[in-house]
Formats: sequence, structure tokens, C-alpha cells
Amino acid sequence: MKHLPELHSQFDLSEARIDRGQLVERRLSDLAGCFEDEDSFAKSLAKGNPLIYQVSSQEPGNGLGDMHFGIGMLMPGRIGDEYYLTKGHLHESREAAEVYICLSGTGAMLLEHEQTGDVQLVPMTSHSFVYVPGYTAHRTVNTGIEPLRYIGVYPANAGHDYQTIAKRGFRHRVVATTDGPQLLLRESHS
Ligand code: S6P
Ligand code: ZN
Repeated sequence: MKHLPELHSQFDLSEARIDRGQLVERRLSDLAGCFEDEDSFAKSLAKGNPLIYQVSSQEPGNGLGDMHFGIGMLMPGRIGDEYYLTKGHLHESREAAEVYICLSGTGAMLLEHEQTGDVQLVPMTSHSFVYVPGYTAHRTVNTGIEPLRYIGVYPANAGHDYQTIAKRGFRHRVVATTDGPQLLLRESHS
């Protein structure tokens, strides 16, 4: 059977790229305001502006029922005691859920429900799924020593609302302790 080329795409696991994918790269400077320890952030940035994560995604259609998907790679590292993280977002269509498929590395998904404030830190380990319900802010953190790679699949109409997070921030953060990763209340949260 002949493949319909636009329906089949290969991804490169090591590089975390999909054929014909749009690439978004986030460097340390793009994450200003995301970490609690602003002094450590400034000191790290003075030394360089490394790539923190990238997402290679495809948006095959924007009609009702269409799906978008992407492969992400989040580097290991910390600012102070706080693990490298993604910006995090709510979906513009708040009801839109998302499925993450964890491919390699060790991390966690910080989930905060927009209305109830319910918080969960869900492990992200290879060969696992994480279900992100609607109405829930989601941020990925890398708690390991290798790149964390994952695939995200979401409704085409989900959209990304970064502004609400930029204004209000997450209420919690994930830090390294001698007992391993821990969820703490963010002191600076208003
Ligand atoms: C998209 C999905 C992921 C993120 C990626 C980067 O709905 O949740 O592909 O885009 O993890 O995070 P962020 O918060 O910068 O979009
Ligand atoms: Zn999302």
C-alpha cells in the first residue's frame, strides 16, 4: 500500500525533530521571570544563553476535530535549586486536554487547575503517558541528568495562552533537595 506522504512523518528521537516540523527554541533569556531565584538566573545568563528546550511540531489542519502534535526536548540543569522548566501554559480553549507520551529522560509535569488551584506533580519517565486535563496549567520540568524527550498531542483548536501564566505565574515550583525533587509553594507568588 502506498503511503500518503503528508500523513506519515518520521521523527528523530535524539534530535527531537519531526519531518516538516516547525521548530521553536527557548533559550535561558526567554525564561525571564519563570525561576524564583532571580540572582541565580542573572548569574547564569551572564555566563551564556544556553538552549533550555525546543519543540518541533506539526499542525496538519485547523478544522473541527483536527489534531496537532509535537516532540519536545528539555535539557537537564538548574537555576539555583529549581530545575530547568518550560514556560508552561493554559490552553486558549480551556476545555482542551492533551496527551503526553514520555520517550526518554526523567522529569515531571506540574499541573495546576486554573479555578480550584488543585496541584499535581506527575512523573514523566520513559514509556509512560501523562494525561493533561482541560482547564489545567501545565509545565514540564527536567529532574534528571539527561535530556527529557516527549511527544504532546492536542486538539488543533487548543491554542496556547502564555499571558495568564506570565502574569500570575505558577503557584508552585519544583526544586532539588537531598531527598530528591520536591514541590514547594513559590514565595513570590501573589
Ligand atoms: C503543547 C504542549 C507542548 C509544549 C512544550 C513546550 O500544547 O503542551 O508541546 O508546547 O512542552 O512548553 P511551552 O509551555 O513553552 O509551550
Ligand atoms: Zn499544552
